Amino acid sequence: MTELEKCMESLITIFHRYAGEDGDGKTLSKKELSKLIETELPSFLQAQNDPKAVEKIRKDLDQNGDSKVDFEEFLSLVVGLSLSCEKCFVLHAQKKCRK
Ligand SMILES: [Ca+2]
Ligand SMILES: [Ca+2]
Repeated sequence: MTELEKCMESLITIFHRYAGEDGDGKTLSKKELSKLIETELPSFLQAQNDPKAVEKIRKDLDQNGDSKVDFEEFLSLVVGLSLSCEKCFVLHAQKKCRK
């Protein structure tokens, strides 16, 4: 597999690893989303510096308002984070990356 194919497979695997815990493998409940973010994105969570960060993220992600995060909604988190990482990466390359 190529690197990009592995990335896509990882995203799918990680989503389903957490989504399946309550028996409904199609969506992440509040608890499952918190666990996913705490386990898989610890430095992102620390950078937020906000105890309600996960709750805010969940509300932002939940576009159809069912209080759960499906794979499509999860992808928008990944896309959003990747966009800010890429920006930082470009800035860093110009030695201007500041927090
Ligand atoms: Ca679930
Ligand atoms: Ca939803």
